Amino acid sequence: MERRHGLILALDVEDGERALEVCARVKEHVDAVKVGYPLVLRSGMEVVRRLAELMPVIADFKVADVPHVCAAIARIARDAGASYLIAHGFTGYESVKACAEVLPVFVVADMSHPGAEEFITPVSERVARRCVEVAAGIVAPATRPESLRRLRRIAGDKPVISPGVGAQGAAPGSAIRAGADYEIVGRAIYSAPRPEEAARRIRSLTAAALAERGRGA
Ligand code: BMP
Repeated sequence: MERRHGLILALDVEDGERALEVCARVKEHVDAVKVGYPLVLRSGMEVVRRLAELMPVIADFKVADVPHVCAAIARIARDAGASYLIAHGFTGYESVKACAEVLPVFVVADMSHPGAEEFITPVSERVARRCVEVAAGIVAPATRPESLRRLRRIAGDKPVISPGVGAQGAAPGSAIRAGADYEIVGRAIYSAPRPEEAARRIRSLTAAALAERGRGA
């Protein structure tokens, strides 16, 4: 996925036509679209194929299962046109590897919501270290910059994608400043009265943060 702005749209709307409309309106401001259960469980996998005609699709199925089921889910995502898959890392190396043999996988190491503190944050570094070898990249929370920085180091030169920007409280640009390569933004874009304006504004902040980093700031 070519990085132009450092911004990924999380398209958690449920209606397929609305999803396509939002995606078409924000297309020039985002590098990829992340699609998850709200959209595909309501509207079916065909929408993935149509979105993939507009831009790279990351299938966020947070795969967390035994390896042969992981592989089956990855094949379904791949056959629908997704370019990447998101899988949980806590299920272990073999499960992530089963996904990665089918599609490049971003591995969830830590999460952005307050409840992540209960179980996943304490093991996030172990999860990332164990899975990084087979991962295409790591998912790390914009709402926990310290965790994000640690996971960035573990990811090495692999991309870190970071949710939690906008509606969950992290400021646009902040995750990139903490070491992420892309910020993932959902409601702050698709719930805005004019999604293309919101995307343009957020993209100017992510792109500025990338440019600062490029200058060694
Ligand atoms: P929003 O910007 O509307 O808060 O959406 C965030 C998106 O990132 C959602 O699609 C959610 O599933 C995803 N996400 C997250 O919020 N935190 C994580 O730790 C991992 C995620 O994939």
